Order: sequence, then C-alpha cells, then structure tokens
Amino acid sequence: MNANRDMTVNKTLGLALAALLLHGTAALAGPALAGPTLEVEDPYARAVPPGQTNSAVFMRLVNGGDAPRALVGGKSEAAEVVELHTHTMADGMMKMRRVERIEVPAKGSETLEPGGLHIMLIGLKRDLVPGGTVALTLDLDDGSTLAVQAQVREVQAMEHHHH
Ligand SMILES: [Cu+2]
Repeated sequence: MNANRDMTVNKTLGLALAALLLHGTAALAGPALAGPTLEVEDPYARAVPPGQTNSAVFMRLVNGGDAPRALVGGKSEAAEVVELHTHTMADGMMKMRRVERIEVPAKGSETLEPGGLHIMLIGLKRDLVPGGTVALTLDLDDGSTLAVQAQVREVQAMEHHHH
C-alpha cells in the first residue's frame, strides 16, 4: 500500500520535473547547443510470433558526459506507439508500467533488459523475425535524438513465478 502511494507521488513529481525541464530546454534551445549525448550499445528487439501486437526493445545506454541525461520518448517504423516502461512487483507479480523518463547518470550507464526497463513497441505494424532489424528514433531530455537499429532476436520470456 505505502509503496504504491510513494510510487504515485514520485511519478507526479517526475512529471512536474519533466515539464519544468522541457520548458527550460525550450528556452535554451538553439543550434549551438550540442551537449554530450548518449551512446547505445547492443540494441535488440524481442522476436514475436506473427499476430502478436506488442514487443520490446532492450539496450545499454552509456553517458560519457558530465551531465545526467534521460530518454524521454521515441518512435519506430515498426510500431504505432513507443513507450518507456519498467517492471515493478505488485501482489507478488511482475507488472509493467509506463515511466516518463529513463535516467542515465553522468559518466554512468543504464541497462534496459528483460524483466526491467524496456522500450515498449505497441501496435506492431509488421512481424519481428529473428535476424531482422527495427529502426527507432529515441528522444533525449536535451532535445536531441538518437537513431537506433535494434537487431531482432529470440528473447526468453520473463520468469514470473520465482521468488
Ligand atoms: Cu512494457
């Protein structure tokens, strides 16, 4: 109960902060502003059987810069909607929920992986067959974008039942 409530409060704060940052970025934005951006390592997408409507993309995000950076959204040619997701435990079950941002600390990294943070592809426009690729454009909090080619792979389904 308390954990859920804290999560809601955090999310509200996160949204307020995101709005504030967006506003600040808009005021500062200019062609000369080219801060350090994120590097993507080993991006891959989960292969899904034909007819499946959703999939997910995973990768390692590396921030070589002196400022924290965050993913704030994205789009893909392979899906109607792209969302940033995480997994949380609720009533003993792992559940996905949407997050507004995926933070990558300065001089640090964040790993998106099955059972944790991921980029959700919602409303697939085509089959995701192993060996293929999925193109994504990821939006960062500094207003820049990252072009990513994710390899489609067989990814083991998440384990729901272990404790
Ligand atoms: Cu998800």
